[in-house]
Amino acid sequence: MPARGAFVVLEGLDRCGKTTQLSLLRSSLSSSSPPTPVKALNFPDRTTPIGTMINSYLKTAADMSDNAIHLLFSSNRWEAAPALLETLREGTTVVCDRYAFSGVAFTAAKNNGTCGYDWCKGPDVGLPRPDLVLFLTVSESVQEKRGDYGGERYETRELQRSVRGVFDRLRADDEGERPWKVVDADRSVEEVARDIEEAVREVEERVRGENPPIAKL
Ligand code: Z5A
Repeated sequence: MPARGAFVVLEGLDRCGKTTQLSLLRSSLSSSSPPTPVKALNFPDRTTPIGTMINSYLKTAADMSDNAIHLLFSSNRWEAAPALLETLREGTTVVCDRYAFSGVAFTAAKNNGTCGYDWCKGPDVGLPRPDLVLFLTVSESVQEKRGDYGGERYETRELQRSVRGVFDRLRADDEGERPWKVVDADRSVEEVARDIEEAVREVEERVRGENPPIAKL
């Protein structure tokens, strides 16, 4: 049986460059010698029936209570979890754009009284836990200059500030439990990619060497 693959998550505020970096990372891992088997995922996965409802909500075509949309975002991860586990067990590394941390950060940031920080964490308990969370930080001024900012429901300065605060809390709470690496994403695409690749190769090597069981959130 091969050693399992590593599970790496890219998190961050809007326009920090996760999508750009995920694509570069996938190419560099799969074209290395020998190639690293790699699969890219992203959440929300807007291609499933649940993802379609999430997409309508984000595009403001549909409205929903904060609690209901939070549970849909989590369900969207749960529907992907069996395939994710199988992929890791087959020895393929999974790199993922957003995960449960975004789930907590964006809902808890709304401060609406019924979706507190602890409530937000509940639905994701038991999902596969990443071996590494890469947290891409981006300053407000840089974020707002990047393409298409402001087109979806959560792309307002006020909410993004609040999201920033919840991400900081998540990172502090998780320290020691699972490693988070903070990457300064205000820099050029190439500089950011270099740091990300180095961190991913390190965790990849460790996971392949130690073959630890897949932990749970
Ligand atoms: N959400 C939630 O509420 N609950 C959940 O459980 C989950 C998500 C999973 C949609 O997410 C929303 O869903 C998101 C959180 C919420 N809402 N907000 N806000 P999404 O992942 O589908 O979409 P997104 O978060 O809006 O994508 P993004 O963050 O805006 O983009 P990105 O992937 O981080 O960036 P990018 O597409 O790679 O780059 C953006 C632009 O900047 C593009 O023009 C690039 O060419 C440029 N770019 C990228 N990097 C650089 C550098 N280094 N320099 C210069 N320019 C750059």
